[in-house]
This record gives sequence, structure tokens and C-alpha cells, in this order.
Amino acid sequence: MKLFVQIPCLNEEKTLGLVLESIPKKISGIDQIEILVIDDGSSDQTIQIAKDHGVRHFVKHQRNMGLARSFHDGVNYALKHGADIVVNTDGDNQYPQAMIGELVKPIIDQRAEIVIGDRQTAEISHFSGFKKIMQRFGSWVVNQAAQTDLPDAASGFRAYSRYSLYRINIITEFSYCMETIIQAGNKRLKIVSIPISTNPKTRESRLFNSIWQHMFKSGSAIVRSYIMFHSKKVFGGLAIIFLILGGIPFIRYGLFAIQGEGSGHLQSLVFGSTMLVGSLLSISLLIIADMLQTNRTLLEDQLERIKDLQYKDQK
Ligand SMILES: Nc1nc2c(ncn2[C@@H]2O[C@H](COP(=O)(O)OP(=O)(O)O)[C@@H](O)[C@H]2O)c(=O)[nH]1
Ligand SMILES: [Mg+2]
Repeated sequence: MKLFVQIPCLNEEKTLGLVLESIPKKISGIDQIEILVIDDGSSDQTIQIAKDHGVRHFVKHQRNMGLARSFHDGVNYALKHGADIVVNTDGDNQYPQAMIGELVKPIIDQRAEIVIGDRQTAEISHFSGFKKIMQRFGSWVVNQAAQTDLPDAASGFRAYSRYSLYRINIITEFSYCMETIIQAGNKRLKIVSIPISTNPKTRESRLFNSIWQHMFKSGSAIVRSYIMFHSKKVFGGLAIIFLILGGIPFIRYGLFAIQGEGSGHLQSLVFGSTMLVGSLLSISLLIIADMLQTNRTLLEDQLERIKDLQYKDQK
């Protein structure tokens, strides 16, 4: 079993050393541990520090491309170099690298395809009450969309099996953490979560400036993924709501019209017709979404085969 530990880094010279030093040298069930640093356009000494610590695998972005792209490129590199399992941890030393052994165990034992380190946010002292509630709410929404039951959907400390990486395709630029769960959940990949401790905070999160920005960005990423997998529920639901809203005044007008009193109830007719048009539109969107889904399934199947062919020789 070959394990790749990948660390996406944007100017992490202060903490990367700590991260690298705390990655275990030996893990039971793993024959080879490789460390991959993804430099997302750092302008500090990040790369030099990684080299000083003996890191041999690098993915370099000439300029900043964001965390999702960094993850994506790191995964491709790891698969290309024969990874059976990829662990992701952050360069800010937020996560306990010493627990990587526990993180990969369910995959080695073939009990899971993805393992998520649960930060047990309820107990983190430097998280404000509001942040804790938002974290729980965010995880709840993701779980609804993914049909899973995971306590910490935003945790970046994770292990992925090779198979799960064949099946997941990162699309959004932001919040790949949530997106991977929603895709994996809907593709029925087994995801488990294990409790982890977190290290004292070294710096503020740089992914978002404020919790509002975070909520907005995560919210739109979740809605997008939700529509992607549950388009029938969304557009079907809308069609029914519009049908009811439009049907009642429409029939009401019809009844009056039969009695010859139609002209006094034109508002019902106008409102009813508008709503019925809305319902028809929703049905059209449902049909389009359904056709797109067929296409996507075929494309994803192709992508999986391509990855299989592309990386086969490394296995
Ligand atoms: N903020 C940010 N982090 C990046 C980017 N690319 C890679 N990273 C790395 O992604 C990890 C998570 O970033 P961080 O700011 O700690 O966000 P947190 O997950 O909210 O704590 C760190 O290891 C960063 O170095 C980027 O474009 N922006
Ligand atoms: Mg962090």
C-alpha cells in the first residue's frame, strides 16, 4: 500500500515545518509514505522549507489558483505516482498529522472509501458559539444533500481511497470539502468519520474574510451540488407548488365563468395562468435537468475509465 500525504500550501513557511515533522514515518498496513507539497503560488520560503525537510514531490502553481484546484492537481499527481490512499492535511498545522495512521485504517481494512477527521467542533475553545452553530448547520445541510450522517463536513483532514478518487470530480472552485462529500454520498461511496483533536490555532483562516462570506460561498456551493443530484426533487417540487397555486384560482375562475360571472374574476384568471406558466417552466427545467443528468452519468463513467487507463501503469 502506497500512501500519499498531500499538503496544499499558500505561504505556509511558518508552519509547514511543524506539519512535515509530525507526519508519521511508519504506519501499519502502509509500505510506503510519500509527501506531496502543492505550492499554490507561494511567495515565501514554503518550497525551500519543504525541500529542507526532504520532500521530493511537488506540484507548483505559478500563481494562486485556489484550494480546490490545488487539491485536484495534487490528487492527479498522487494517482499518477501510484497512490493507493491519499491523505489531505493543511499547511497551517491545524490538524494532528500524528493521527494519519488512524485516518487511513478504515480504508486499509476495507471498511470505507473516504475517512473524515471530525474536529469535534463543539469542544474547540477558539470557535465562537456562532461559528459552532453555523458549522453544525452547514454539516446538516451537506448531510441532507449527500444522504449521509457526518458530524464535520468542512474538515479538510481526510483520507481517500484510490477508487473514491476515480469516482469524484471536483467542479466548483470553492468548498471542495462539501462537494466531495455530496458527490461521494450520492455515489454511495462509504464515508466514515473518526474523532480527531485539533492543534492550537496558528493563524486565522485565509479562505474567507468573514463568516458571512463563508456562509454565502458554502451556501451557493451546496445549493449547486444539491440541484445537481436532486434536480427532480427541486424542479418537480416547484412544478407542484406552482400547479397548486395556479390551479385553484384557475378553477375558481372557471366555476364563475360557467355561471356567467367570469368577467368579475379576471384577477383569478391572470394569477392562475401566470402560476400555471411557472409550473410548465419548472417541468421543462425538470426534463432538461434529467437529460443533463443522463449525459453527466455517461461522462463520469468515461472519466472513470480514462483515469483507470491513464493511471493503470502506475499500479
Ligand atoms: N486560503 C487559501 N489557502 C490555500 C489556497 N491554496 C492552498 N491553500 C492551503 O489550503 C489550506 C487551508 O487554508 P486555511 O486558510 O487554513 O483555511 P481553513 O481550512 O479555513 O483553516 C492551507 O494549507 C493553505 O495553505 C488559497 O488559494 N487560499
Ligand atoms: Mg486552517
